[in-house]
Amino acid sequence: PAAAAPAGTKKVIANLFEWNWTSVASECQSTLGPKGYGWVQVSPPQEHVRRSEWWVSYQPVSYRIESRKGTRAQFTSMVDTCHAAGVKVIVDAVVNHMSGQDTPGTGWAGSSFSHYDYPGTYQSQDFHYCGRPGNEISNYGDRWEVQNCELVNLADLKTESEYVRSRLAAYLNDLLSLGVDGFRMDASKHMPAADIAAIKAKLSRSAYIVQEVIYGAGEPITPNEYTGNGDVHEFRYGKDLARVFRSERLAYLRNFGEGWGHLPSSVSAVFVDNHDTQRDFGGVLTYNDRGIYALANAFMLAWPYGSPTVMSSYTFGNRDQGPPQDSSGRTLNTTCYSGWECEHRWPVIANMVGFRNATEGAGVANWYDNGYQHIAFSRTGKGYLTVNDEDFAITGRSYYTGLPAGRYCDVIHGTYSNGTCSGPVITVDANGWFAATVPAHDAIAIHVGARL
Ligand code: ARE
Ligand code: CA
Repeated sequence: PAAAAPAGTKKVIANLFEWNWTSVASECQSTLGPKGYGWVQVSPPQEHVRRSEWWVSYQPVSYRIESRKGTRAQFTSMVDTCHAAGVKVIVDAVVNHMSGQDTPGTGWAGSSFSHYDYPGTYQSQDFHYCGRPGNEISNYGDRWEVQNCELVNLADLKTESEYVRSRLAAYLNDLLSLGVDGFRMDASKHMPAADIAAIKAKLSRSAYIVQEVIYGAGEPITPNEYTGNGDVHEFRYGKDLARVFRSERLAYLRNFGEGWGHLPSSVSAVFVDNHDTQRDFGGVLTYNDRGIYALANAFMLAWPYGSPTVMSSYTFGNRDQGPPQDSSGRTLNTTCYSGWECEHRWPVIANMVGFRNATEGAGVANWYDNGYQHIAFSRTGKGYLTVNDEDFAITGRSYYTGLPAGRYCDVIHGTYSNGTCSGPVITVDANGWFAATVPAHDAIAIHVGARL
C-alpha cells in the first residue's frame, strides 16, 4: 500500500484543538508558517449539537460548515490564509456517526434533528440498530459489535450503504472544494477498512488520510488493517514514550518504533498525547508535565519514525470542560498562556520543528547512551540531539556528531533567526566533536539549518 504520509520536507502537524477559525488563520501566519510546521489539524467543522462541552464537535447534525468555531466564510478564509503561509490543512472528519442526544433539538446553525433523523441528510434507514443492549458497544473483543453498534450512544451510520457513502463523500468533497488537504478519520475502528476505502474512492482528488484506530491489546480489529487507506495513528507510541520517561530508561529508546512492535514508520502517525489521551487514557505525558513534556516532544521531533503531530491544548480542569467560550457558546479567540497552553509555541518544541525539517531523510547514527537516562544521536550529516534526563548534570563529556565543523545554535536554549542565535552556541570541531555540559532534565540540539 502506498504511504500517504504528508509529502514535502515540512511534515510536522500542529493540532490546534478546538481553536476557532480566525485564531487558526492568524496562527498560521504568525507562528506555524514561520516555525516550519507543514500542516495544521483543526477540530470538526460541521454543524453540531448545542452544549458547552468540547465533545459537541463529535456529534454532527448536518454537514453545514457552521460551528462554534466559526462560519463557512471564516473557515474558507482560514484555509486560504494557512495556504498562503505554506501550511496545509487537515480536517477532523466525523463520518462514523451522527449525534448521540436522546432528545430532539436544534443544531448550532438551526437544523432540527432527533436521534436517527436529520432532515435532508439522513433518516432512520441510514443507521445501524445492532440489537445489543442499548444498541451499545460493550465488547471490543467482538468485531461485528464494534462496527455495527453505537459508540457512546452516537447514531451509527450504515457505512456499507451506497447512499451513506455518497453523502459522506459529498461532505468531504465540499471540504476539498474549499481547499482542505487532508482528513483525520475519526473513530475509524468503528468502520470496516473497506467502507473507508469506498468513501475515499469517491473523493474528487487525492487527500492525506490519517485514521484513528486505537490499538487495544487482544482486540480483533487492528491498526494494520487500515494501512491500505493511508496513515494510522499509533497510540502505543505516546504510551510507551511516557512509560520510558516516567519509570524506565531513555537508553531503551535506541530502537523506538518498529523495533517496539509499532506500525511501519511510513504509515504511522504519532504524538506524545492527543485530546483523548490527555484526558482519558492515564499515564501519557501532557502539558502538565512541563519540561519533561517538552523533552519528549523534542525526542519525537528528532527521531525519524512516523509523522509527528504536536498537540496544542486549552487548559482544562475536568475532562468534559469545553474551550473558553462566550455566553452564546462561540469559541473565544485563542490567548496563548492564558486559558490556552499553546504547546506548539513552547520554544523547545517550536524550534525542534526546524530540526525535523533540516534532518528529513537522514538516518540515525552515532547513538550513545550511558545505560540510563542520558542519550545522544545524530541524524547523519544534518543534526544532533542529546537528552539528559538524569537528576544530575553531565559534565566533562565530548560528543561525536559527524557534522561539518562550525558554530551551531543550541535550539533547545536559543532561537535561530536571521543568522543569529539568542542562546548558547555549540562549536563542532574539524573532527566532528563538541564539548558541553548538559544540565539535569535538559537537552542540547543542533542542526545544519541553524548554523551560524
Ligand atoms: C459524549 C458523552 C457520552 C454520551 C455521548 C452522546 O461523553 O456520555 O453518550 O456524548 O451524547 C468524544 C468524547 C465522548 C463524547 C463523544 C461525542 O470523548 O465523551 O461522548 O465525543 O460527543 C473509543 C473509540 C475511539 C474514540 C474513543 C473516545 O474507538 O474512536 O473511544 N475516539 C474518537 C474521538 C473522541 C470522540 C469520538 C471518537 C466520538 O477522538 O474524542 O468522543 O466521535 C479502548 C479501545 C478504544 C476505545 C477506548 C475508549 O482503548 O481500544 O477503541 O476508544 O477503549 O472506550
Ligand atoms: Ca460504525
